[in-house]
Amino acid sequence: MITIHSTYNFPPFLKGIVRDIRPVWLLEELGMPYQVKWNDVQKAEHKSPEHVRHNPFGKVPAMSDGDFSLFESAAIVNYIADKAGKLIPKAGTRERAVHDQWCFAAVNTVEQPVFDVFVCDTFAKDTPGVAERRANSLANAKARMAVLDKELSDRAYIAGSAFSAADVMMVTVLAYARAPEILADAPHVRAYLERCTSRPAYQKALALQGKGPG
Ligand SMILES: N[C@@H](CCC(=O)N[C@@H](CS)C(=O)NCC(=O)O)C(=O)O
Repeated sequence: MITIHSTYNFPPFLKGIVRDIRPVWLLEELGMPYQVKWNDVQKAEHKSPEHVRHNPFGKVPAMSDGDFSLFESAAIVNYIADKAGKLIPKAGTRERAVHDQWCFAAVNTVEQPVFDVFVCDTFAKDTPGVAERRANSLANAKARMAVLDKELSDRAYIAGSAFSAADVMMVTVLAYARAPEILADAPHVRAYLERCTSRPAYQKALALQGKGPG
Protein backbone atom coordinates (compact mmCIF):
# COMPACT_ATOMS: atom_id res chain seq x y z
CA MET A 1 0.00 0.00 0.00
CA ILE A 2 1.12 3.56 -0.61
CA THR A 3 2.32 5.49 2.45
CA ILE A 4 2.41 9.28 2.43
CA HIS A 5 4.95 10.68 4.88
CA SER A 6 3.43 13.84 6.35
CA THR A 7 3.79 16.20 9.30
CA TYR A 8 1.65 17.38 12.19
CA ASN A 9 2.00 19.84 15.07
CA PHE A 10 2.68 22.77 12.73
CA PRO A 11 1.07 26.23 13.23
CA PRO A 12 -2.63 26.30 12.17
CA PHE A 13 -2.05 28.99 9.51
CA LEU A 14 -0.13 26.36 7.49
CA LYS A 15 -3.23 24.24 6.96
CA GLY A 16 -3.75 24.09 3.20
CA ILE A 17 -0.15 25.16 2.63
CA VAL A 18 1.95 22.11 3.55
CA ARG A 19 2.69 20.24 0.35
CA ASP A 20 1.68 16.79 1.62
CA ILE A 21 -1.87 17.77 0.66
CA ARG A 22 -0.91 17.17 -3.00
CA PRO A 23 -0.55 13.37 -3.01
CA VAL A 24 -3.28 12.95 -0.40
CA TRP A 25 -5.75 14.93 -2.56
CA LEU A 26 -4.87 12.84 -5.60
CA LEU A 27 -5.24 9.57 -3.68
CA GLU A 28 -8.67 10.72 -2.50
CA GLU A 29 -9.64 11.61 -6.08
CA LEU A 30 -8.57 8.15 -7.22
CA GLY A 31 -10.16 6.32 -4.30
CA MET A 32 -6.87 4.46 -3.83
CA PRO A 33 -6.04 2.94 -0.43
CA TYR A 34 -3.19 4.69 1.40
CA GLN A 35 -1.86 5.27 4.86
CA VAL A 36 -0.17 8.29 6.42
CA LYS A 37 3.07 8.18 8.40
CA TRP A 38 2.88 11.20 10.72
CA ASN A 39 6.04 13.10 11.65
CA ASP A 40 5.86 15.50 14.59
CA VAL A 41 7.51 18.75 13.43
CA GLN A 42 7.93 19.95 17.02
CA LYS A 43 10.15 16.91 17.58
CA ALA A 44 11.80 17.35 14.15
CA GLU A 45 10.78 13.82 13.25
CA HIS A 46 10.94 14.83 9.57
CA LYS A 47 14.72 15.20 10.06
CA SER A 48 15.10 11.75 11.61
CA PRO A 49 17.15 9.01 9.89
CA GLU A 50 13.90 7.11 9.39
CA HIS A 51 12.31 9.98 7.40
CA VAL A 52 15.50 10.97 5.58
CA ARG A 53 15.53 7.46 4.13
CA HIS A 54 12.45 8.55 2.16
CA ASN A 55 13.34 12.21 1.57
CA PRO A 56 17.04 13.08 1.87
CA PHE A 57 16.15 16.79 2.21
CA GLY A 58 14.23 16.09 5.41
CA LYS A 59 11.06 17.58 3.95
CA VAL A 60 7.52 16.43 3.26
CA PRO A 61 5.91 14.94 1.39
CA ALA A 62 7.66 11.68 0.79
CA MET A 63 6.02 8.52 -0.43
CA SER A 64 6.78 4.86 -0.04
CA ASP A 65 5.21 2.05 -2.00
CA GLY A 66 6.59 -1.19 -0.59
CA ASP A 67 10.38 -0.85 -0.71
CA PHE A 68 10.22 2.02 -3.24
CA SER A 69 10.56 5.59 -1.94
CA LEU A 70 10.03 8.90 -3.72
CA PHE A 71 10.20 12.57 -2.81
CA GLU A 72 9.17 15.84 -4.53
CA SER A 73 5.42 16.34 -4.55
CA ALA A 74 5.12 16.59 -8.36
CA ALA A 75 7.05 13.34 -8.88
CA ILE A 76 4.90 11.60 -6.26
CA VAL A 77 1.66 12.89 -7.78
CA ASN A 78 2.62 11.74 -11.27
CA TYR A 79 3.79 8.34 -9.96
CA ILE A 80 0.48 7.75 -8.19
CA ALA A 81 -1.61 8.84 -11.20
CA ASP A 82 0.48 6.62 -13.50
CA LYS A 83 0.08 3.71 -11.10
CA ALA A 84 -3.69 4.19 -11.16
CA GLY A 85 -3.72 4.83 -14.91
CA LYS A 86 -6.16 7.67 -14.24
CA LEU A 87 -6.16 11.48 -14.14
CA ILE A 88 -2.98 11.60 -16.25
CA PRO A 89 -2.42 11.09 -19.99
CA LYS A 90 -0.42 8.07 -21.09
CA ALA A 91 3.38 8.52 -20.92
CA GLY A 92 5.02 9.35 -24.23
CA THR A 93 2.04 11.21 -25.70
CA ARG A 94 1.79 14.91 -26.54
CA GLU A 95 -1.09 15.15 -24.09
CA ARG A 96 1.25 13.87 -21.39
CA ALA A 97 3.91 16.41 -22.37
CA VAL A 98 1.36 19.21 -22.01
CA HIS A 99 0.20 17.78 -18.67
CA ASP A 100 3.78 17.69 -17.37
CA GLN A 101 4.41 21.19 -18.73
CA TRP A 102 1.68 22.50 -16.41
CA CYS A 103 3.05 20.53 -13.44
CA PHE A 104 6.46 22.11 -13.97
CA ALA A 105 4.88 25.53 -14.53
CA ALA A 106 3.09 25.15 -11.19
CA VAL A 107 6.14 24.29 -9.09
CA ASN A 108 8.71 26.28 -11.03
CA THR A 109 7.16 29.36 -12.62
CA VAL A 110 4.09 30.06 -10.49
CA GLU A 111 5.05 28.81 -7.02
CA GLN A 112 8.15 30.95 -6.45
CA PRO A 113 6.61 34.47 -6.52
CA VAL A 114 3.25 33.44 -5.03
CA PHE A 115 4.91 31.55 -2.18
CA ASP A 116 7.33 34.39 -1.57
CA VAL A 117 4.48 36.86 -0.99
CA PHE A 118 3.08 34.36 1.53
CA VAL A 119 6.51 34.12 3.20
CA CYS A 120 6.82 37.92 3.31
CA ASP A 121 3.42 38.12 5.03
CA THR A 122 4.24 35.40 7.57
CA PHE A 123 7.68 33.95 8.38
CA ALA A 124 9.65 36.93 7.02
CA LYS A 125 7.32 39.78 7.93
CA ASP A 126 9.77 41.41 10.34
CA THR A 127 12.94 40.98 8.28
CA PRO A 128 14.87 43.95 6.86
CA GLY A 129 13.87 44.93 3.31
CA VAL A 130 10.68 42.84 3.38
CA ALA A 131 8.49 45.60 1.87
CA GLU A 132 10.66 45.85 -1.24
CA ARG A 133 10.97 42.06 -1.48
CA ARG A 134 7.19 41.68 -1.21
CA ALA A 135 6.49 44.37 -3.83
CA ASN A 136 8.82 42.63 -6.27
CA SER A 137 7.33 39.18 -5.68
CA LEU A 138 3.78 40.57 -5.82
CA ALA A 139 4.47 42.14 -9.21
CA ASN A 140 5.84 38.80 -10.47
CA ALA A 141 2.94 36.86 -8.96
CA LYS A 142 0.40 39.17 -10.62
CA ALA A 143 2.17 38.80 -13.96
CA ARG A 144 1.93 34.99 -13.65
CA MET A 145 -1.76 35.31 -12.72
CA ALA A 146 -2.43 37.42 -15.83
CA VAL A 147 -1.08 34.57 -17.97
CA LEU A 148 -3.00 31.89 -16.08
CA ASP A 149 -6.18 33.96 -16.25
CA LYS A 150 -5.94 34.10 -20.05
CA GLU A 151 -5.21 30.35 -20.21
CA LEU A 152 -8.18 29.52 -17.98
CA SER A 153 -10.58 31.85 -19.82
CA ASP A 154 -11.56 29.13 -22.31
CA ARG A 155 -11.13 25.87 -20.42
CA ALA A 156 -12.17 24.47 -17.07
CA TYR A 157 -8.88 22.80 -16.10
CA ILE A 158 -5.25 23.65 -16.51
CA ALA A 159 -4.28 20.89 -18.97
CA GLY A 160 -7.58 20.64 -20.85
CA SER A 161 -11.29 20.08 -20.42
CA ALA A 162 -10.95 17.36 -17.76
CA PHE A 163 -9.59 17.46 -14.20
CA SER A 164 -6.10 15.89 -13.99
CA ALA A 165 -3.11 15.49 -11.70
CA ALA A 166 -1.79 18.79 -13.11
CA ASP A 167 -4.72 20.53 -11.39
CA VAL A 168 -3.68 19.01 -8.07
CA MET A 169 -0.31 20.67 -8.54
CA MET A 170 -1.55 24.04 -9.86
CA VAL A 171 -4.37 24.47 -7.34
CA THR A 172 -2.21 23.64 -4.33
CA VAL A 173 0.36 26.16 -5.55
CA LEU A 174 -2.35 28.79 -6.03
CA ALA A 175 -3.49 28.09 -2.46
CA TYR A 176 -0.47 30.15 -1.38
CA ALA A 177 -2.17 33.24 -2.86
CA ARG A 178 -3.67 34.32 0.44
CA ALA A 179 -2.89 37.98 -0.22
CA PRO A 180 -6.05 39.13 -2.04
CA GLU A 181 -4.08 41.42 -4.40
CA ILE A 182 -2.59 38.42 -6.19
CA LEU A 183 -5.92 37.19 -7.57
CA ALA A 184 -7.74 40.53 -7.67
CA ASP A 185 -7.49 40.86 -11.46
CA ALA A 186 -7.75 37.13 -12.25
CA PRO A 187 -11.47 36.16 -12.19
CA HIS A 188 -10.93 32.97 -14.21
CA VAL A 189 -8.21 31.81 -11.81
CA ARG A 190 -10.51 32.53 -8.86
CA ALA A 191 -13.32 30.53 -10.50
CA TYR A 192 -10.88 27.69 -11.27
CA LEU A 193 -9.73 27.60 -7.65
CA GLU A 194 -13.32 27.53 -6.42
CA ARG A 195 -14.20 24.75 -8.92
CA CYS A 196 -11.28 22.58 -7.82
CA THR A 197 -11.22 23.21 -4.08
CA SER A 198 -14.93 22.47 -3.80
CA ARG A 199 -14.25 18.90 -4.93
CA PRO A 200 -15.00 16.45 -2.07
CA ALA A 201 -11.55 14.83 -2.42
CA TYR A 202 -9.82 18.18 -1.84
CA GLN A 203 -12.00 18.86 1.19
CA LYS A 204 -11.16 15.42 2.61
CA ALA A 205 -7.43 15.96 2.10
CA LEU A 206 -7.64 19.39 3.70
CA ALA A 207 -9.48 17.97 6.71
CA LEU A 208 -6.84 15.25 7.12
CA GLN A 209 -3.87 17.61 6.82
CA GLY A 210 -1.93 17.92 10.07
CA LYS A 211 -4.34 15.67 11.95
CA GLY A 212 -1.58 13.51 13.34
CA PRO A 213 -1.73 9.98 14.71
CA GLY A 214 -3.94 10.92 17.71
N1 LIG B 1 9.82 20.92 -3.72
C1 LIG B 1 9.42 20.13 -2.59
C2 LIG B 1 9.26 21.06 -1.41
C3 LIG B 1 9.10 20.31 -0.10
C4 LIG B 1 9.00 21.26 1.08
O1 LIG B 1 9.59 22.37 1.10
N2 LIG B 1 8.25 20.83 2.11
C5 LIG B 1 8.07 21.63 3.31
C6 LIG B 1 6.61 21.55 3.75
S1 LIG B 1 5.54 22.27 2.57
C7 LIG B 1 8.86 21.07 4.46
O2 LIG B 1 9.00 19.86 4.59
N3 LIG B 1 9.36 21.94 5.34
C8 LIG B 1 9.96 21.54 6.57
C9 LIG B 1 11.43 21.77 6.59
O3 LIG B 1 12.03 22.17 5.57
O4 LIG B 1 12.00 21.52 7.65
C10 LIG B 1 8.12 19.40 -2.91
O5 LIG B 1 7.31 19.92 -3.70
O6 LIG B 1 7.90 18.29 -2.40
